[in-house]
Amino acid sequence: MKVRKVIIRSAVLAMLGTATSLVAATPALATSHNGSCETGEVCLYNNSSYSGDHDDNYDNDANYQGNTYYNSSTSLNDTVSSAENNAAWQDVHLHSAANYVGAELQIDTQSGWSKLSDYQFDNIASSHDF
Ligand SMILES: [Ca+2]
Ligand SMILES: [Ca+2]
Ligand SMILES: [Ca+2]
Repeated sequence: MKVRKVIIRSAVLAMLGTATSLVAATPALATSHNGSCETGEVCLYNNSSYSGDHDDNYDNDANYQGNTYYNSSTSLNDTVSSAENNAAWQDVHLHSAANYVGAELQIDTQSGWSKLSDYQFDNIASSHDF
């Protein structure tokens, strides 16, 4: 499970009487399922070599069933053929069955497998966790 720490600074604005100084304090966070493989996300592709339909996810996903690739009607379940882990601090594990069980394939931080068929994992993944 990925642990996110969000530091909420108390705004000491009582004496300022304005909130304009808060604008620059918001950190940029990755957005899941927006078609862009951002920092902290695992990115899944329907074809090898990180091509074809793709999906990006910042969180764990216990069950691909019912999920589709970004801007596509193709199901994510049992179709992933390449995957990359764009998280700088945690490995991600693909699992052949839902709820993080079955066969498992690790993807190291900031690494990827361009051809899951090389690891008997083509069109098999049904869940992943960091
Ligand atoms: Ca994204
Ligand atoms: Ca595929
Ligand atoms: Ca499966």
